[in-house]
Amino acid sequence: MIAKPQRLRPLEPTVIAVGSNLGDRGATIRAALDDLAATPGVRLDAVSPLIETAALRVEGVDEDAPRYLNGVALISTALDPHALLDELHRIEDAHGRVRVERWGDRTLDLDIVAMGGRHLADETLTLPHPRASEREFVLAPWLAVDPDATLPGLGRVDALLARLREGDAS
Ligand code: A4P
Ligand code: MG
Repeated sequence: MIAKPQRLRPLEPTVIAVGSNLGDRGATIRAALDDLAATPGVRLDAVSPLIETAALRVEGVDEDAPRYLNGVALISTALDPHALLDELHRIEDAHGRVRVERWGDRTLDLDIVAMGGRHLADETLTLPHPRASEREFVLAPWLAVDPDATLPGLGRVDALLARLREGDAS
């Protein structure tokens, strides 16, 4: 019998935000990106420079908390959004992520910022990431690897970042 040809899902350009503020932050992020690149259905296209940022807590910026390294990875993936989220959680867990408090300290955080032009909101996943447009530590590294980046529904990342910085200055 001749096997039916498999219909391959097209690769979808996807933006992943990476953060760490506990342990050897740079080593953890590098290892996590290696894990991401080795995940079936994922191709790693680009990695931004990492920037150091003050921890943002639910109550506001905490200058006394361990500082973050933040960056962005551009991938192309054949996985559907929830399958990709499962893989990100698997990688977070493999690098000692524990979930104690919201926006608490963490060895590794991997968030999906945007997946193509998708808009999605259910109990486990919101796309684009609902807080990405408010976060310089997401927008600045993203812009560094993609000067023409746009956040679906919200516009160009360079304009969003400029607006955010104007707001900070006023
Ligand atoms: N979830 C929903 N949408 C998404 C998405 N697009 N990507 C759900 C990833 N996850 C998404 O996340 C909680 C749940 O969000 C997940 O189980 C998933 O089903 P979490 O990683 O367990 O917890 P969290 O990160 O504390 O929650 P949250 O609200 O997603 O945090 P944020 O908004 O991502 O903020 N300060 C600095 N300087 N740098 C940082 O990177 N990050 C945070 C986390 C806070 N402060 C920070 C930083
Ligand atoms: Mg997260």
